[in-house]
Amino acid sequence: MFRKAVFLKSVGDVSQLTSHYDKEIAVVGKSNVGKSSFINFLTGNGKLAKVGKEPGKTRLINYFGIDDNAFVLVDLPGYGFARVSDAEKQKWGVLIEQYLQQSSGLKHVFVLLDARREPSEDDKQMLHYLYFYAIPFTVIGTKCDKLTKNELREAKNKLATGIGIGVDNIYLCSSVSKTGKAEIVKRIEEMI
Ligand SMILES: Nc1nc2c(ncn2[C@@H]2O[C@H](COP(=O)(O)OP(=O)(O)O)[C@@H](O)[C@H]2O)c(=O)[nH]1
Ligand SMILES: [Mg+2]
Repeated sequence: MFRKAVFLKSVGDVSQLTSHYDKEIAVVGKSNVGKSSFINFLTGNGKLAKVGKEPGKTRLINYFGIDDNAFVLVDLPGYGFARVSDAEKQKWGVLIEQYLQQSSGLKHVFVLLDARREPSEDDKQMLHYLYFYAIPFTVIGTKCDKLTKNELREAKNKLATGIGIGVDNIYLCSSVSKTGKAEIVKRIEEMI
């Protein structure tokens, strides 16, 4: 488990993507999937990342240092939020893409998908992008507290088929019922 988590910085524009940390793990997913909650859940700090009352309003890349920067968790802006202008969507898209391309210390990406829903076109595009650039990633199904055990098994299979990866490469978690943390922590420890 991690002992300490601190906010490091926010970046809102590609021109600010100049300095990088040695070991970054990015968290991506559509708006409201639970990225900020996931970071708080993992670090055991409920106030670290702002949980969205206004979905789609996280326009920034937020960096959080874990255990004196043993690694850095990076909360990326959510994609696929309908209620923002096309210009804004484009700006976030560029920011996310530039982050993924320029971050020399990027070790891994957690792609968060809502366990209850079919992966969206944006989700598929993100996964395709990660494949294409050979960026290692793990898929995490969120909000598992909303499903029964049987539904979860079904959801996992559906996600796996929907995105074309094995069920064993999908982790499930809930930041509400606090489940799935140990496996994800273990996965992080393996990669850093
Ligand atoms: N039931 C449930 N709700 C969650 C979970 N994780 C996040 N949420 C809720 O989903 C909404 C969006 O969460 P947030 O972390 O801000 O998502 P983000 O936009 O991806 O950063 C908030 O209302 C959270 O309380 C979860 O595991 N279970
Ligand atoms: Mg957020």
